[in-house]
Amino acid sequence: MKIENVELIRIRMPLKGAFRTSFGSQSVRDILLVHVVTPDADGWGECVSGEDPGYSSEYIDGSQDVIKRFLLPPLFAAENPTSANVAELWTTVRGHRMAKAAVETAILDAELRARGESLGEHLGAVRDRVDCGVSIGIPGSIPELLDQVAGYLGQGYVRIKLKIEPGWDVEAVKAVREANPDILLQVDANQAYELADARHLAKLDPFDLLLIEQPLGEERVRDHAELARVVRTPICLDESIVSAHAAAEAIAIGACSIVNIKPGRVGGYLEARRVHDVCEASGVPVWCGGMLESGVGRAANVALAALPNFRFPGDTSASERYFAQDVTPPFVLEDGTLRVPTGPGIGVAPIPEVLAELTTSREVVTP
Ligand code: OSB
Ligand code: MG
Repeated sequence: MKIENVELIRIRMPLKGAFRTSFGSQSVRDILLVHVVTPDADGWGECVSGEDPGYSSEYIDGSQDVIKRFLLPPLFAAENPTSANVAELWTTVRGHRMAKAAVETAILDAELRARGESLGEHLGAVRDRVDCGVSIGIPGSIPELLDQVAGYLGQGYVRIKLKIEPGWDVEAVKAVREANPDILLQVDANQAYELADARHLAKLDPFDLLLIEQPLGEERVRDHAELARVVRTPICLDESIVSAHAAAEAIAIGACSIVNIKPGRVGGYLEARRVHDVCEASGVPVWCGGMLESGVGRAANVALAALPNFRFPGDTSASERYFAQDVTPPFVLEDGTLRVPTGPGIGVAPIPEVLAELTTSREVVTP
């Protein structure tokens, strides 16, 4: 499909509250939207890299630079760039998966809009709603944490995820579990521990957690397999799983028994589906992670989460959990679920007036 131009739009979206993790705290999202214009339809993608390289090595200014200098020129030069062949056009660009995912998604969205097919249909969705959890950053105190948990449970969220780090782990989990004996509960360490902390992490075992997410470093895959022999709580990998190949290897050595899928982290929705398929073939359940996306990224995540091997609630919370004003029509929680969009492509688009209000910069890249 011929690409006429690509707009790189940065929007500023204040978060309702600060979101603190072991790698930093954020209270405003600085989001890059990729808007692809073709003769047949427009397409939208959201880049999920953070403002700083705290979650992974990618960061938003770097992503925008890579998109402009290395990802778009081969697309403009290609006879017929499509979502199915962009990966081949980018074989000489190592890494930068979040940048690639954003552009590939925008192209895929344009293709699907042009032929009137929804992303859910295209990916193989088997549900029209997905179960939603909420990810809670590290707060100032246990009472504050208990308040937040109670608030989200009151809204209907069906699973709670607590961010943990050394010094904020067993006591926090114990308090939440004692106050809520029956809820689905899990934790995410974002690489904050070492294998030497295995005995300490095993102290989480009595609290019946669904999983512990990425306790050790991104490259410590074998250490996760060692850890899995010491702790009873299932190990789930997030940062380490950068591709379907990485998923297959991690599973083969027993480093994880559950996988968090984030399309940005693995380079797009097509690779995300391959991760899903590899895990399914190995009997490993997956769930959909989140990167505090706007409605653009959320729409596509919700479609992905409707695939059959997504067996746990996702970090796919409603717009209102993050923002006073989303850039698309808001995603609203209904009985603990979000509805999978059914319109063509990702099924939503930025509301022009809201987009204009939130925009901090706009760059049009042409052939
Ligand atoms: O590790 O899952 C993570 C947010 C930003 C970066 C990394 C992570 C997260 C979350 C939030 O946990 C999930 C959400 O979007 O609600
Ligand atoms: Mg995580």
